[in-house]
Amino acid sequence: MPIHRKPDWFLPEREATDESLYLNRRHILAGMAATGLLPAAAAAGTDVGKLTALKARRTVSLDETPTPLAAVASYNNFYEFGLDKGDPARNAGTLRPSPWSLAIGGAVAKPQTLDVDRLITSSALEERLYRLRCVEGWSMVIPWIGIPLSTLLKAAEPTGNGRFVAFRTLNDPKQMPGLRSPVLNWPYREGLRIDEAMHPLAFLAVGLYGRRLPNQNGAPLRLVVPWKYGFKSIKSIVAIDLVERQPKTSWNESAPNEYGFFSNVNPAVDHPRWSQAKERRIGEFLRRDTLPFNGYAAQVAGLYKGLDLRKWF
Ligand SMILES: Nc1nc2c(c(=O)[nH]1)N[C@H]1C(S)=C(S)[C@@H](COP(=O)(O)O)O[C@H]1N2
Ligand SMILES: [Mo]
Repeated sequence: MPIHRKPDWFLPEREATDESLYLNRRHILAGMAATGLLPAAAAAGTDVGKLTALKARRTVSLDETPTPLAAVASYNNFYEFGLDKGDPARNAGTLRPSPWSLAIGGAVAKPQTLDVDRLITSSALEERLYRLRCVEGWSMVIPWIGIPLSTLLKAAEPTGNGRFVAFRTLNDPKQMPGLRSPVLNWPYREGLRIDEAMHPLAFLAVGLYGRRLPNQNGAPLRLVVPWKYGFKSIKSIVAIDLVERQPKTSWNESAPNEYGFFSNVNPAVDHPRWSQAKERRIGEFLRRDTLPFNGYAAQVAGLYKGLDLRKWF
């Protein structure tokens, strides 16, 4: 038996993911939709039954109720498939997540080209219940399956010159019709500082709810940085590069006054067009207070010591 040091942000492990428990929430979801508590897109639901099952070697839990799968898979932001929250579920059928190649390069001693199907079957997958908080004010709690980002980066042997990590999404208009509209500077790009990327909470998800990622959630591989706004969670990644300078990101390029590089979830600092103090957990009626660093301050606040978070928003 491998010995795991339990991370301090989690409650004790659960034995396994009780999928029926999640799926049984469907009737609750239907009820919520009927009373108008769920957006219409989520009420339509998505057939995720055909996705390949994934088994995690261990599950680490959090004292939160997961957002129902039907909502997780039908209320998305994925502009390559349209701007509406329901568009990705409707349109992402054209994405072909297998076979898929991921390139890891830049300031590394061992650049890699990985076959993502092989990566998924050969990795010790973990399940982590993480919150995802979006800048527009909605949030979800999702049982992600994947591997720590640091595992993948270390395998490429960073040289030490890469102070930042740059991520890039697929750029194929045949698979992603939204690329034909110039709503963002394509391909979708994101970035992290190296210490953020190496933090044990930074996660590369290949699945959720005990199965491979639905296309609309960023199949076959997407980033989850739970203490940051959702837009850092770049989907359908094809390239990860260690770089010397802070990389450009799609959202920062399109609206630099609204989206800084750091994307800290900061309830004390308003977005230029709205307050960020509250959020609506999808499926809930009353809004909750947004927590600093999305509730992960004890683990990550130290990364930003001495940084003026009003300036570096
Ligand atoms: N490639 C790509 N990744 C993306 C986006 C996008 O438009 N394109 N949207 C981001 C935003 S704004 C959010 S809030 C999250 C939402 O993830 P989810 O749809 O799985 O909930 O994905 C992020 N990743
Ligand atoms: Mo977002």
